[in-house]
Amino acid sequence: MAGEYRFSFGPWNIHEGADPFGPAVRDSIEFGKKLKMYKKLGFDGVQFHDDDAVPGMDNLSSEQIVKKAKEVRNMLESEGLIAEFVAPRLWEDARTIDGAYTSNDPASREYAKERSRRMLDIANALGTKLVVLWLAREGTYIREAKDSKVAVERIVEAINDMLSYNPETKIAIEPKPNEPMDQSYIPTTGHAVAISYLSNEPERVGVNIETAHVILAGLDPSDEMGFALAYDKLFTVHLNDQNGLKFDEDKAFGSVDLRRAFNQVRILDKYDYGKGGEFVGLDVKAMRTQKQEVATKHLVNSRTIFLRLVELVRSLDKNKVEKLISERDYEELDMLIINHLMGK
Ligand code: XUL
Ligand code: MN
Repeated sequence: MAGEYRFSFGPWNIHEGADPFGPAVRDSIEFGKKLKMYKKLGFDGVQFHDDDAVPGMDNLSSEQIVKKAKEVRNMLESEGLIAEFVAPRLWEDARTIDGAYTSNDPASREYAKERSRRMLDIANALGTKLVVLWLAREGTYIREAKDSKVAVERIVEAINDMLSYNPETKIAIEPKPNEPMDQSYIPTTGHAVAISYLSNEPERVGVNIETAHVILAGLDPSDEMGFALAYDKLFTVHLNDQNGLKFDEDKAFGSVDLRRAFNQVRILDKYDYGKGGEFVGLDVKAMRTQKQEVATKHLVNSRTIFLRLVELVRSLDKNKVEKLISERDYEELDMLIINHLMGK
């Protein structure tokens, strides 16, 4: 039945609208107030960066960090919410200018590992085993700046460090081919899956597939999901949309290409995504033009589009699809899908 899915988003998805060319256009909403919005918008899960939960964590002791994270857990519980995952924000500190785990500077790499351990403490205090690794600056602006073989080994070393620090942690790598870097070391699902097999415990390392990132890599999101599912590694998703090869847009799910969104929902629904407790995670941004009081529509709309597509996936005439596949009449299959999406 449509409606069985649980949805999540991160507090950064309700934002002030600043972009690289202009300042904030909306007021900041305090974290506690954002939490109160989740249920009303139809969401049960909260995605966190470590410092979304514990701002200024680099200046706090590990005891202070855990204490603060436990307070956030109480806030979640009083709103009936669950922490879906925690991701280390390894791209803002001056020490991570040249990368975190792959920095050429050993002191920076040590900072990144130490910060990751504190992030695991936060995840533990928030009650989630899932960690997302978006490897923002693990790449290069020019190829000569780093050794790509060593970079992969350093990423694996950092992953192993996290796996041994908390034996219950599961890591979902979120591949992205570029931005902020010219080239990233883990650009696609295949790279993330391959990295998992270099780690000490491959079954604890999987992927978070983000629609926009896959499109930036010139690939199809539903096929990437299928690849991850074949390896039992689709730990979570970041659904959104992207209008071609440009900056990472994080548009509302399905808002650019409804058929591409339909196919993502189709593969997720076909293979019972969510049966292991996985959330339908969104990573969507409101347009900068949106006024304060209507700056959460991108979240509600993405969820609504997902659920309508679940209905369309389930009402598709599977016998007709099978028949057309067996006849190899893909032109007719094409029209069947288009008609279905147009409500015919
Ligand atoms: C960046 C991105 C991040 C990750 C979490 O493009 O998608 O928000 O999802 O660190
Ligand atoms: Mn994301």
